[in-house]
Amino acid sequence: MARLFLGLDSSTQSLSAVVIELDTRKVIYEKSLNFDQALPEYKTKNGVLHSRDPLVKHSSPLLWAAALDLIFAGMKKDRVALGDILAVSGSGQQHGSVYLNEQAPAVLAGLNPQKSLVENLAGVFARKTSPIWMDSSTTAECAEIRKKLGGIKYTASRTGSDAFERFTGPQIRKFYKTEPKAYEKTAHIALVSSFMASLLAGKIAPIDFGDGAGMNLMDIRRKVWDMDALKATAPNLKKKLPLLASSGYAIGPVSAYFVQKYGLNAEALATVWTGDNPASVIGLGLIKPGQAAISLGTSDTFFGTMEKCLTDESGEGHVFGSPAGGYMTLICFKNGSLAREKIRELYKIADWKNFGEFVASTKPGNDGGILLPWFEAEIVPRVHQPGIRRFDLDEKNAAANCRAVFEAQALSMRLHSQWMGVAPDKIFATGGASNDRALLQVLADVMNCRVLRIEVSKSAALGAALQAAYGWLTVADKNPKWDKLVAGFCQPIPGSEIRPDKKAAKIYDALLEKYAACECEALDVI
Ligand code: XUL
Repeated sequence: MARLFLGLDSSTQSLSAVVIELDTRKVIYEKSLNFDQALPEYKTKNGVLHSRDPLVKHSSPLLWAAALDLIFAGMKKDRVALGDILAVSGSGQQHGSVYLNEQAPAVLAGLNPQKSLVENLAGVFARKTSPIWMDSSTTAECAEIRKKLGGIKYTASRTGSDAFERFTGPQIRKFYKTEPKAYEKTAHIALVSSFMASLLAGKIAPIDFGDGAGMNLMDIRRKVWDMDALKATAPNLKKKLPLLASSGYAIGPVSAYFVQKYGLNAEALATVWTGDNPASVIGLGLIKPGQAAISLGTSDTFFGTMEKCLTDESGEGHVFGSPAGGYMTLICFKNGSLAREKIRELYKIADWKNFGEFVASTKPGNDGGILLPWFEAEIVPRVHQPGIRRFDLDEKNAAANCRAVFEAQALSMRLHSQWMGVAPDKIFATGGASNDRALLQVLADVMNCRVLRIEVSKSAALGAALQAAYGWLTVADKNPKWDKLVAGFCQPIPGSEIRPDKKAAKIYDALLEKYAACECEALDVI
């Protein structure tokens, strides 16, 4: 029998499945189900429910449950050998929360395969909708929690991050303040990840140290609920939270619902899920401390692994538990592709190939020209009032502006990742813009290290499948090693390595100071 493992990723816009065969190190199945298209009756746009308040972003936990039924039905139809799957794990969009009433444990334990998950779950919610990571309506609650915990530096060193609007603690506090009765009726609070794991396991699942760190509620060093943070957030919170556990920890056999309905093996293990970013760390093979990756997507994220827990005193970056043990760091820059696209539109540049040619036609350092690309309010550095700023840069020079936008993004990554104390010798680049060699050359020169492209379209789901394998091997007493487990699954694209140019790297060492001064000047006035 082939040793198969299933990883699911419940993200903002879709649910993805990846099945791996451990012995051949192959991904044997991948599929994604887009929420808006597959389940239009939930009326989401890009996975988000409509709200009159632009700061409020919610989704529906029933939509995620319906998607789980659909993806299993799809696997059965596609003749995936579901009976050969030894363990299932997963990852979820981080920070989002699900509110269950006291009937939930009994309903989960007795899921009826004659009905759909949605029908089964009809009476278990204490709150119909779930706030998700895009929500930024909790500025007041963040300030209250931060104040009670002793300020930015202390909140970050205690929980791994300063209080952020999208983090679960501030969201729970807002729920408690605005709907105290519904809060009181809430018996269990789950994250997206632990809610989905609960459906698979047929019982309330633990929250892992990776996703748990995105709540402002977990003591990041001791990996237990932080009683002061809980008290600062809402009353009686400890009772409503599940246990904390390592990612991939075996909860027990999968619920009979999935065995009877879809043919999963009755002995297959349901394991603890994690967040999509911690799962991507595994999916990209970033196991050793000091390894780092840059994902150039709608927003740009810089993340890597860290042995010791170092937190960011300025409160911009995050520290989460890594599923491979130790920690991971993450910095999220909102103006990623979004800003590059805006510059492309502004200068009417036909396509990304042209954009790359413009960048390549200009000199490293841009003769000192700097562009701060804050088209949208920025997370890092914190910019509440959007606006772009140019310093010694000719607005009419299209090529110089193309170089400037990416130089600023790379310089910002270098500047704002210094607190991590990680000096990577190579960085993996992934995401849409990573196939542009001119951009990757700028990145290699600014960071003064090798950059290699890695194309793992479903890195979170792959990481989740590997996490399932790790959980199963642990139970089977095989003493698994993460570096061996990921080997062969995540390889950089052959020939994609870009080496830093020594001369250009020196120019950027000097430009970094000017860039930092420009940021300070702009932040004072914006
Ligand atoms: C990380 C974050 C996002 C979500 C996306 O802090 O908010 O990357 O995890 O799903």
